[in-house]
Amino acid sequence: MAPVIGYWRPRGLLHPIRMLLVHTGVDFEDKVYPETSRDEWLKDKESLGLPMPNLPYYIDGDCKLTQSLAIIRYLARKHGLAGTNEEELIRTDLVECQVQDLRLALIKLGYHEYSEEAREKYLKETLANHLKLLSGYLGDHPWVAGNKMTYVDFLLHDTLDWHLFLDPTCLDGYQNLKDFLARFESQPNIKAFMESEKFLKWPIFGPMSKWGYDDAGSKLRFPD
Ligand SMILES: N[C@@H](CCC(=O)N[C@@H](CS)C(=O)NCC(=O)O)C(=O)O
Repeated sequence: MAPVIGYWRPRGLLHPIRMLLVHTGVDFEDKVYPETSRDEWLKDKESLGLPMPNLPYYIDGDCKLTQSLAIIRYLARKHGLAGTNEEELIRTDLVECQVQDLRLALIKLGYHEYSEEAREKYLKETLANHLKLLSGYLGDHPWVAGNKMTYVDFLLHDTLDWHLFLDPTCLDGYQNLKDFLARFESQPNIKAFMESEKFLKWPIFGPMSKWGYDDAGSKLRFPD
């Protein structure tokens, strides 16, 4: 039986995991819980045999995982998308943590603080600082680890893509990050998936988010 990934409908924390599976060509099933009600998820929550029940989850026979980073690290080891030497491991660990800080910053802005003023401040201070660091560290390398694509590229891609919804011009001045996005999106399975009807561009966050559900902030990159 194909592995199952379970999550709410929005991209949220699941997206990099789904894209990694797509890239590897593994068959998988999406179990989508409607984000408008917790009932369906609560029915499954204690009955799936997850040691730490949460969303997203990944179930493949006896392998039952939650925690988005634990899932993607597991899949990276399984599919040859983890660092393989100390230099690659240091680079991927460092960027994974930096990207996680940036993801959490946008989650905080989106869910708790969103206003036009907060957005402006976030773009000028928080995001500008992170992009400078990430762009500088990536340098001329094609991938975060150096020459090898790893799971952290999926996290970085997703996080940069989130921010293009917040400000479609935010990567202007960071040509290596733009090239990185293009490189990632031109991987054959990823490209085909992104062009298919299965690919969900939006929404990124759930309906409790202030960003995306009540004003024009949601419509910056993909107006529909
Ligand atoms: N650190 C966890 C956070 C998981 C989390 O907060 N999941 C939210 C959606 S983003 C949820 O609705 N979980 C289901 C629940 O709490 O029952 C991860 O990275 O997977």
